[in-house]
Amino acid sequence: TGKEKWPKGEEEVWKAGMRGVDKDVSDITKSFVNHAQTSLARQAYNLDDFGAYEAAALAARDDLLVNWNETQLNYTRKNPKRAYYLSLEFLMGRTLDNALLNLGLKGEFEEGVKKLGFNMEDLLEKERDAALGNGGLGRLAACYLDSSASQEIPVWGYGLRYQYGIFQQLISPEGNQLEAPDPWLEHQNPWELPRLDVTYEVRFYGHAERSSDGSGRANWSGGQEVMAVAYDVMIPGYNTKTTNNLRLWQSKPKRGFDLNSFNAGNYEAAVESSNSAAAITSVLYPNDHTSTDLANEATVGKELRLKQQYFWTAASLADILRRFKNTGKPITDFPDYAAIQLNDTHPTLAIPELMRILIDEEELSWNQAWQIVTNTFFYTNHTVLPEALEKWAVPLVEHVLPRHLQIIYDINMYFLQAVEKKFPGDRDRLARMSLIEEGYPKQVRMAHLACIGSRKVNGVAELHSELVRTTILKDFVEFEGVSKFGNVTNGVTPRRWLDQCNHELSDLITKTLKIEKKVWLKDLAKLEGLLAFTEDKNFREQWAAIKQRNKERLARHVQTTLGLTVRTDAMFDVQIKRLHEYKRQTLNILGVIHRYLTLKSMTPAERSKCNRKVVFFAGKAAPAYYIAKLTIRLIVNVARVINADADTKDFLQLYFLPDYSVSLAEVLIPASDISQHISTAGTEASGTSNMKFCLNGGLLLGTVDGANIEIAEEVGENNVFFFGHLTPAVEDLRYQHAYHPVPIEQKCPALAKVLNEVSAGMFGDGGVYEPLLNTIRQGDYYLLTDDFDSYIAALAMVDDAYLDRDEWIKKSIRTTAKMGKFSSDRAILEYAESYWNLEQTPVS
Ligand code: CRA
Repeated sequence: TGKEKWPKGEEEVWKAGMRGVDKDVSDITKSFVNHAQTSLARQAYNLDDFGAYEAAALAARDDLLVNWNETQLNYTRKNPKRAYYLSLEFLMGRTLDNALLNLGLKGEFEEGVKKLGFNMEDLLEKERDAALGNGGLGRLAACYLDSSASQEIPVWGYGLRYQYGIFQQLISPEGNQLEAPDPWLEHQNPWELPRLDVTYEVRFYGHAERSSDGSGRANWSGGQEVMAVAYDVMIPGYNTKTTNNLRLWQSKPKRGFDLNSFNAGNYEAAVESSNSAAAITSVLYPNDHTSTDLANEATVGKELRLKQQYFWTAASLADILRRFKNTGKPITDFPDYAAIQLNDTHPTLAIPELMRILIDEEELSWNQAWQIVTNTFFYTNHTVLPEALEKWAVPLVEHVLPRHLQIIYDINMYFLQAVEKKFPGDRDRLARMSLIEEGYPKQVRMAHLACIGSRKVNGVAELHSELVRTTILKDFVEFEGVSKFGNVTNGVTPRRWLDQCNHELSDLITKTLKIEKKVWLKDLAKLEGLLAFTEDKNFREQWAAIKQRNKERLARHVQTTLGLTVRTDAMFDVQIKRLHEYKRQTLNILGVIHRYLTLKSMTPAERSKCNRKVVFFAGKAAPAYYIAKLTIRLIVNVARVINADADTKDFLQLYFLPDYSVSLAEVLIPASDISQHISTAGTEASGTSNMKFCLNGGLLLGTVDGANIEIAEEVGENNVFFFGHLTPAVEDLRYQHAYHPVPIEQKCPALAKVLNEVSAGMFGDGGVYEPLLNTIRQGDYYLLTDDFDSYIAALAMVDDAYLDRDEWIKKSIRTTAKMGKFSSDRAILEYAESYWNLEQTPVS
């Protein structure tokens, strides 16, 4: 507002010392050399590529900081409502290239490092992925941060600063997955700002004493106190000054060590509590969709995960409340200034934690507190798989968080009273809806708590949101009304997933659409303009040539990392995602074997008419997920056999690429002709790699599931390859399997033949695979026997379509052209408008 007084000292002196964002190449080279010299203590004589990456990163970081400072000041001045995205996972990948793209300094940096004797591509390769996530949920969070900043929306991320990210995957010669730690913080991390002054105390254990004054308050004391220390990660928007913040918490002991034990000479006991504090943020849990794995783990493992969740939510809430209190507004206004998004149920403890603060510390009444809570939180569900719905054993919660258990019981009591009032005498309903599941032990149902504590609930694709409404939260829809339960279809950021990973294609699009400064990257619907060029032969040739060069880039990558030679005159077929039975990598590998057997049975003349194909798999298996690991082993051994078969190897090659990561995806996705998204119908909530492949002109082979459905709606069913049973059939098919099983030989002879070859040892000791094969022979929960024939038929349709190369390219262009809907910009704007009620707040 008007002219503000300069806060300290002489304005001119301050301003003369301030740095702006680098503008030209000479600014950049100066900054680079400066950092090499002083931050890194290196010179031209001893600066290697890694050092040069670090110097470039530090120069870029300075630019980010200038914008970050301005953004934070802008928010403080305007005090808009903000949203807080609480996610236990942020799968960021590499940062440097993204930072330069968003700053608009890619060309300048490239030229600058070249003048200093380096090649930018080599430097980018030196950066280690920040892999603080398992898969889709964590990568979605990263895309949403990019979009929030790009769309100038005040969103902060809150997560944990794990010392070790997702494990590194090694594959033994026998094909076994081995896990190694991911010490990603081994070198200094230029992308974070340690905020050693921003700390909060978080309590565990102890006891909670309810006060006798009828106020409902309690006093929680004793136990262990741990410090949370903030590390800030700058999140630059594309082509804007807005640079938001991701705050990651690290745990540390409140006191260095216990002096009493130390003085008594008991040094181990003295450091024990400090070790247990540090352990909280030491490692990311590698289980995806398997809270049953957690349930089977030793109690200690589960306790650490519960402590992670509380540590993170407590520190984040304290920080959010402190920021709110600085504005001087009354606490009852809190929901007007803060929306808190719960990324799945992992941060649900924030609900009882906010109740605790409001009641025990702010001294509000229960009703006032509940009013604030239920206007503040929003809950996104990411899965309907029963085994992935979080539950915590009541005795464990009581031990670790005694006050929170009291509050959960109180919430439950008031809630069930209200249900009873609406549905009198319906005891089954009360049991189904209760926050507490009966059993030994009793368990807290976190999805129920997240649902009733939130203002709105959403799923991540149309079908999935409908399944949330009609299955896992059906009773809640009947009780609270359907308007609380919405859908926001996932999206992906076109900056990373098109411009960065497929620069040539992005340039061709810009040139073709004649759009200045690539503004289409922030308005993805503009891609539709490409439709007009499908009939342009010259454009099609350029399009196809880029796909070909991307295949060659992938082949070079496989050659340098694995020493294997991939042929590039073939169709590239890719399935990359977590290994999980519901995602059915097994269906894919059995399909590959079927293709191999078919090729083997042909004469050379027949074979020569076949489509050449290279199949790629990549993905990690949860360390304790035996069947998933066995699937990897089968893939690796099938690859060993068929890649060595002189009869067929010109027509079919197979690769399992180890240690799947964001960076590997960036090489694989642009090279794909066809990608597979073949989950049992109704099991994959959305999927997001499906969107990335299509954005890069790869076609989709999939089941009628998750976001595949909406992709087909956009691009047209004649541009995707669908197969398999639909969601409504699944329950009945499973019933048939359980009560009227039909032998595979009868039901699906083609599949039976494949299974028999595996059993008989075509790919090494068949006995090893029996447990995997038996999941299909017995029970077949994921319906492979039901979908195998239509899967093989769909693969044949893909082959036929690919033989008409020109038509294929047209399909490819049409697919990219219609992907506008799947930008995470669209998704984040939907959250901002329809959920959080936020406004765009550009830096002025
Ligand atoms: N595994 C779903 O399974 C979805 C992402 C992001 C998942 C995916 O289909 O695309 O979330 N679910 O919404 C999940 O993590 C806890 O549930 C996933 O990443």
